[in-house]
Amino acid sequence: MDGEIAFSASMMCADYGHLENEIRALEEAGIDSFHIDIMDGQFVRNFGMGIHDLQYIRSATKKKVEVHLMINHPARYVEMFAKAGVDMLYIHPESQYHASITIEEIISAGMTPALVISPGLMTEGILELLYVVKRVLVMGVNPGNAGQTYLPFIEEKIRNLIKLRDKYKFEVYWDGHGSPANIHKFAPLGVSGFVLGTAALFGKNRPYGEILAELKAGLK
Ligand code: S6P
Ligand code: MG
Repeated sequence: MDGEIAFSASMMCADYGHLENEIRALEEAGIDSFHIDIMDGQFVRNFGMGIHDLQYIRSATKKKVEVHLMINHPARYVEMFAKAGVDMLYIHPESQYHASITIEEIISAGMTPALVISPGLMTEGILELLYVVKRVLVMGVNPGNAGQTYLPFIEEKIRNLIKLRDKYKFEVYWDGHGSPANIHKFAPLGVSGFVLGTAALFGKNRPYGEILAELKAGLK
């Protein structure tokens, strides 16, 4: 492992009835950032969080806010997310005809660009884009829902990407079924951050601080 592993909270899994409490509790527990999943019912068969959820969470924390766009043609909305104070904007490369242009627009708008690799996407098709993004988020499940079963065939994709990190200079993160077992297996291989949803963090009836401490202890 190259350094401390980062953890981001997948806010679509949070308790919406007590969103402010959730944010405070996650901050106190030592979460590194907040992950907002935005979906359009087209690119994926679900509607995730919306711009108002994002605006509220942005206003309620000084921690980094990252947005995972699961929408067609994300280029249309780059300015909107920059204005909302997003730190990092993730796009799926296949959601835009010219992902390279969109990445440049994300940089010009003052955000950090990142790519998401779905289980079915061939990494070979996006190799050159690795020169211009800071982070690649590999999905352990198909995009669209929390609480899904892990797809073990993505292990080969992760291992291949990790081999490319030195050449292209990017970090590998994980999203979807970031379970304690997956975290403890893949962090030592070179995955430097995990988005946490129902598999590790939410709905456990345990303090978030206890859960994060346990995850970190297992990585020592
Ligand atoms: C899925 C989304 C993710 C999930 C999160 C759920 O489309 O991008 O961010 O919300 O990963 O985690 P879990 O542990 O419930 O699979
Ligand atoms: Mg996500």
